[in-house]
Parts: sequence; structure tokens; C-alpha cells
Amino acid sequence: MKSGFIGLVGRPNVGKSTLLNAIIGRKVAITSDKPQTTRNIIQGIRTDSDTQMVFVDTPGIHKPKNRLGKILNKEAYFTLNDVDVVLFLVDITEPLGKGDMFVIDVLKNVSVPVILVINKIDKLPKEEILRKIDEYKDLYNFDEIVPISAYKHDNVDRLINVLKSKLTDNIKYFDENMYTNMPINFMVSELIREKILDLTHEEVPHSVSVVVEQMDYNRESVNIQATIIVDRENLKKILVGKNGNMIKEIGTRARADIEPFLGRKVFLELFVKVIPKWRDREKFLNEIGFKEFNFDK
Ligand SMILES: Nc1nc2c(ncn2[C@@H]2O[C@H](COP(=O)(O)OP(=O)(O)OP(=O)(O)O)[C@@H](O)[C@H]2O)c(=O)[nH]1
Ligand SMILES: [Mg+2]
Repeated sequence: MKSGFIGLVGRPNVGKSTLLNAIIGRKVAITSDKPQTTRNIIQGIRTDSDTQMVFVDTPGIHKPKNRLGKILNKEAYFTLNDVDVVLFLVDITEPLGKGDMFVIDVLKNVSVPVILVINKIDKLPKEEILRKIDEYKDLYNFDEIVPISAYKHDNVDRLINVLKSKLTDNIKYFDENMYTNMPINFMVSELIREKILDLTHEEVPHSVSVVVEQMDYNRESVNIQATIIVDRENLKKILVGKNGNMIKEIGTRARADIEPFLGRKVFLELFVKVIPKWRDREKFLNEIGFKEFNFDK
């Protein structure tokens, strides 16, 4: 069986996690219309009759404003040096700018094949797509250029075939039933955070983290307690909402997603806690799973 690791990198919001989910056929990573949705390296596994592909989704590479941001970028850089093929995703509706050039610069130190994936082609007419491909092709020696729509699953099969031709390992890394190796607690906290991203705006989505404190399994149900962490008192007010309406809505939507994921009834209790400047507190970041990466591994 052929196999290998494939890294998904690019600026925030270009559709990396949407593509991961399209390839795996289920929700492995949460997505949203807000930049910097993904905060962890997330693996999705796709096994078919002759190939096992392990996709590694990463946080969007951006100019960091705090310690968390720095860690997110490092996660993406780390992935670049730890995979067999890199998929560099761009959003065709965004003008080629400084952010892309910054990532392309980083790619210059990568020794594995880099495939340029031009995403969101459902949003533009064909002539413009061809013009855009032209714009990118001279910037870097891409192994291949594949235009797709992750959202509409357009040309995703072609991308998979291109990838198959690049993989050389001959090991089955994971059991064929496995589609991710992310822990259940993490998936649950992410599903809750996704609802917060959907329901809030401006600075709120970035100021929020979710920690699952406890999951108690009964015969047919599970009681989950989770804390939503914000960095200011007024954000707590927004998340609780008038008469607790916001937190109720977050809970209802999250439960609707967590129940099919766990395959049982869910009782979800949400708390909101203020931890000032949590995105800059090293100890706290460590505690909730954001370890500083050692770059020179
Ligand atoms: N129209 C269209 N929208 C897309 C497509 N792919 C992704 N999107 C949308 O783009 C937004 C960002 O998608 P994500 O998958 O969260 O992007 P990401 O690159 O993982 O973002 P970060 O995790 O922040 O780095 C979401 O609103 C998606 O629905 C596509 O092919 N077409
Ligand atoms: Mg993402």
C-alpha cells in the first residue's frame, strides 16, 4: 500500500480545513468565515484500496499579534518540514498580496514537492481562473497547479490522483477505519468553538478558547462540562447574552453537532470564564495544549 503525509498550508481563510473535510468526507476540522479558525495541527486520514493519505491541516500563516499567533505560525512551519508533499492553498478571489508572497518565501526552504491549489473557483468565471493561474505560475517552481472548489467538491478527485502519483512510502500508518487521530475532548471543544465563531463578530472569535473540563459517560448519554475562556469581562457579557440567550444558542447548536459525533444523547453545560490576556500567557497556553515548538528539531 502506498502512503504518505500531506501538509495543507496557506494564509488564513483560504479553505484549508474545508478541503480537508471534503477529502476525508466528514468534519475533521471546524471551518468558518473568520480568519484564524484553525489553531492546531489536525490530521485527517483517507484510506482507499491502494493508498493511505494522512492530511495535516495547519493554522493559516499570518503576521502574529500575540504569543498564540506565533505558536500558530510555528505549527504551520513545523508541518512544512515534516510531510512528504505540501499543498499550498490560495483563495482565487483574493488578490495576490504580501501575505502570499510571505508564504512563498517560506516555501523556498522546503525540499518536498509543493502543489499549488487554487481554491474557490466556484466564485469566478473561467477566463479569470486561467489569468490567475498565469499570475502564480512564475512565482515558484510548483510541482503542479490544481484549481479546485473545496466547497463544491469540484476537481478534488483530480487533486487526489495527483497526490497519489507523488507518494512513495509503503507503510499503512493507521487502521483503515480511522479518519482522524485527534482526541475526542478536542473534537468536542472545537465543535463548541465553531458555534461561537458562527455567532460572534469582530474581535470576539479570536478572543475565545474552549476547554472541555469533564465528560461523564452513562449508558446512553454523556454529560459534558466545558468552559469558554475570554480575555475581557465585556466579552463574557456578549457570550452570555441577554437573559443568557447567547450561551443557550451556542449550547443548542453545539449539542446538535456533538450528538451525532458521539452517537449518544448529550447534556452540555457551558461556563464562561475571564482570563485576562490568555493569548499571551505561556503557562496557560501550555495548559490548554499549545506547546511552544522547538524549531530546530
Ligand atoms: N465559495 C467557496 N467558499 C469556500 C471554499 N472553500 C472554503 N470556503 C469558505 O471559506 C471560508 C474559510 O474556510 P476554512 O476552511 O475555514 O479556511 P482555512 O484556510 O482553514 O482558515 P484558517 O483555519 O483560518 O487558516 C469558509 O467560510 C468556507 O466556507 C470554496 O471552494 N468556495
Ligand atoms: Mg482552518
